[in-house]
Amino acid sequence: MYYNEFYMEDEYIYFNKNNLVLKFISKFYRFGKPSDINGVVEFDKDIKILLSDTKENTDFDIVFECDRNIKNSGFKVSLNPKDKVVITSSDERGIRNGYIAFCSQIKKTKNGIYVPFLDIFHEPSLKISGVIEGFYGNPWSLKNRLDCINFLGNNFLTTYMYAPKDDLYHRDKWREIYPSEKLEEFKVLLNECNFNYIDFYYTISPGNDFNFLDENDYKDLFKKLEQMIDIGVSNFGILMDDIDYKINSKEKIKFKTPAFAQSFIVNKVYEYLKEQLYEFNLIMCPTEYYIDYDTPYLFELSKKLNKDIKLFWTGNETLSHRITTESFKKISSILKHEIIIWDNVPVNDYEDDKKLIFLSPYQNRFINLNNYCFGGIVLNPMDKWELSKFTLLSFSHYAYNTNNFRGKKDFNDVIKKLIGNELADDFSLVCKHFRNSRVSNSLSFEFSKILNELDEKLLDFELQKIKKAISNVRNIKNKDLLDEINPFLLRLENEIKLFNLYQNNETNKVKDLIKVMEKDNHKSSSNIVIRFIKAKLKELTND
Ligand code: LTM
Repeated sequence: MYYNEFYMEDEYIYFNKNNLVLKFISKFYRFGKPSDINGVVEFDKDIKILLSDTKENTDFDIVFECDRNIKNSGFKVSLNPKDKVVITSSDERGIRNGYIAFCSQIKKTKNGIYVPFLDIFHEPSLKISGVIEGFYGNPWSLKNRLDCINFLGNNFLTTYMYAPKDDLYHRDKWREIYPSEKLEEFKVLLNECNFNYIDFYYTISPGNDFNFLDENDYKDLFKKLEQMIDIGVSNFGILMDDIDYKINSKEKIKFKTPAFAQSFIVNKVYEYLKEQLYEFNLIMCPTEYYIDYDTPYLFELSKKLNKDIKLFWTGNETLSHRITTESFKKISSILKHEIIIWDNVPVNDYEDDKKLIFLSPYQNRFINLNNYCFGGIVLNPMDKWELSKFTLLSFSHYAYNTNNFRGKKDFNDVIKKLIGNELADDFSLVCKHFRNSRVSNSLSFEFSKILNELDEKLLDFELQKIKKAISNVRNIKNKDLLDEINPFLLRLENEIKLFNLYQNNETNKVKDLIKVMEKDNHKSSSNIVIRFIKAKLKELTND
């Protein structure tokens, strides 16, 4: 992670022992304890923090203090190991972030601990950053969600939004309240969010059959929200994406336009939440969420929707190839509400993307966000949680420090962090075959070169490397990740087999196997062997 300000690198005091004992001084809460801030006590087992009245010898003091001017759960850490470390923030999440920053500067060796002198000041670039579980297909399991929330917390992200299209209670059966066992799961999720300082959003998508003129539909919607309020949810979303927004002739008499009808529900939800909660957030996903030009719908929505309600936008496409500052400026002037970007990466639920996985860095998103009505970014992941971590971790670097973000260049560090140093190079070879073809070219420069120049020798060389890499990758210890990636490793192995047949001039077998492989449910986005062979065969027939 890169900090905005970081002074005094490489100046340390050496403690000839294996743990530190610190004395706690709270200027954050009166009668405060280290355990007031979640995750601090358990973060590093080699650091013990005692209360200020301790009689034990301590190495130096640790002070938590407040500065209301620090934004986005940022922090200051000022560390003088002869005296004290002071961690300052405006909220608990910031103190926790500062504590993690402090711990991560300490170096441990076999014989002792090196504690640096330093001053850090850092404010993350994004106010809201995280995940919207908003894809079509099998929703994540509770285990996945808990792991995701933990992951978000550990990587300085802020938000988890619940919006799985195929949770029946979220969309098709939106009128029905959750049965008790489902509600229990939400309680568990909320607990995990609270512990990790992750803001939980419950979203609902009633638009498909909502009757704008029926009071009972409003009551049913409020009842559903009440169920969530009762367990402690205070952030909500009303999603109108992917619905037909036409209104019938009776509705037209009252509302005239779909945008007015939709604003009417969402404003009503806003009023309802205001009666129930002193503090809450409400976001709406409009039906036209994927453009950056004006329309009658967006014009009307921007006028009628309460100004405190935020709006989702996916960029100038549903699966945006790039999201630019210019495009954001345009939509900002059209919507006139705070915008949260619902970024459809690395999701793979669209058409043939279902047969792919996307293992790419966060890429092609604009950098300069200041001075616009910009709330933050949430990523829509794949149904495969373990494999979604790669883009998400890369995104966490963007959210933490946009100015220093180097997505592609730092992707190897992302891989190292997720699967360890030893297998990182092999894994990154595998990733080359699963680039996000929605966001970037599905071929790396080397692969493009192979295809343009029909360089068989180079392809052979690449395939030898990948063959070895696949067998190494199978040693990854994370079994869930292996289960998710294995069908795609098998696919790559099949591609290698196909290439061998081609090299042995077994043309008929090659043609048959290509037919079978084209029907496969697991594919690589490079698809380099089939592309190569087809080009070669074409070249031969042309001759
Ligand atoms: O993107 C939005 C706002 N809605 C849906 C998502 O639920 C879906 O996952 C993505 C990708 O296919 N496309 C959508 O339109």
